[in-house]
Amino acid sequence: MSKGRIIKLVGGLYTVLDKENQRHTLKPLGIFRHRNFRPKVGDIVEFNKDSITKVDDRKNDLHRPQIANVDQVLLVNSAKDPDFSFLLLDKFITLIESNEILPVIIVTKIDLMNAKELDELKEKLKYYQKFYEVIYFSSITKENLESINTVTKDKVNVLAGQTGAGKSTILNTINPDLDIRTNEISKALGRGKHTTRHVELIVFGEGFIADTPGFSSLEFKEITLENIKYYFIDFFELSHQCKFNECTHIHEPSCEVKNQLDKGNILPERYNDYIHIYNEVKAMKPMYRRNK
Ligand SMILES: Nc1nc2c(ncn2[C@@H]2O[C@H](COP(=O)(O)OP(=O)(O)OP(=O)(O)O)[C@@H](O)[C@H]2O)c(=O)[nH]1
Ligand SMILES: [Mg+2]
Ligand SMILES: [Zn+2]
Repeated sequence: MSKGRIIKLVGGLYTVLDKENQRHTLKPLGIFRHRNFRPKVGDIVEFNKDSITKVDDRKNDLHRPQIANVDQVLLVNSAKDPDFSFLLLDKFITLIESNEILPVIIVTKIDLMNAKELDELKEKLKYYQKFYEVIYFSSITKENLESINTVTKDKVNVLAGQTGAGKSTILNTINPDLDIRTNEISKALGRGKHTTRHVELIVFGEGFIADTPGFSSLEFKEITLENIKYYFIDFFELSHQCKFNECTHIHEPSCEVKNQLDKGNILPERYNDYIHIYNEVKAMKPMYRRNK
C-alpha cells in the first residue's frame, strides 16, 4: 500500500504524488461513490496499482476552490490595474478567516505605483501587518520574490484574489517553466474572462501552490451575520472589553472597537468594510443567513 497526495483532478482521473515524487494516475474505488464521497485535490490518500483506496481525515475542506488540507491562502491584491481595494481585501480576509485558514497578503504590481502612492498604501497596510504577513511584489522587478519563496515553503498554499490581480503571474515568476496562461489575451479582447480553470497543486520545492480563477465578485452565502465579528480578528481581540458579550460593534454603547476607532487605533477603511460586509450579509435572503 502506497501513500501520497492528490495534486490534480481532470475528467475523473486523479494524479497522486508519492513520497518519492512519482506521479500516479488513479481512479477512486467505487465504494467512495456509493458513500457519496469524492476525494479531492489536497487529500492524503492510500492507493494500489490503479485505485485510490483510502482518504485520510481532512484538516480543512475548501469548497471554492475544491481543495482539502490547505495551510494558507496567498491573498493577491494588485496595487493598480485593477486598483487596490480595501473592501475587496477585507471581504477576502473574511472568507478566508471563516474557513479558519491563515491569509498571507501579497500586494502585486507595485511597479505601477509611484513612490508617493506606494508609501501611502504601505502606511495603511501597516495596520494589517499587526495580524498578517504582507508582501509587496512586482513581477517586473522581481522585488521580494524571496519572501514569497520563504512564506510558501513546505506548505499547501492556495492563491486567491480578484481576476487580473496577478496570481498566475506569481507562479510564472517563481518558476518560468510553468508558463501558466495569464490574463493578457482576455484583456486584449476587453473581456473579464477567467484564464485559470481546473484545480491543480503545483509542486514547489517541498510545498504546493494552487492557482485559482479569480472572482469578479464575492458572495457570502456560507457566512452568518452573527459570525462576522469573529472573522475580524482585530475586533475579536478587543471584544472582550466591550460591555456586551455579543457586541456587534455597530450600535452598542461602551464598545471597545468603536472606542479604539475614535482614538485612531483602527484603520477607518477596515471598520467601514466591516459595516459594509455586515449590511451585505444582512440584506441577503434569510434562507442564506441561517444556512450552516
Ligand atoms: N506591471 C505589472 N503587471 C503585472 C504584474 N503581475 C501581473 N501583471 C499583469 O497583470 C495581468 C493579469 O495577470 P494574471 O497573472 O493573469 O492575473 P490572475 O490573477 O491570474 O487573473 P485570473 O486568472 O483571471 O484570476 C497580466 O497582463 C500580467 O502580465 C506585476 O507585478 N506588474
Ligand atoms: Mg490566473
Ligand atoms: Zn463592541
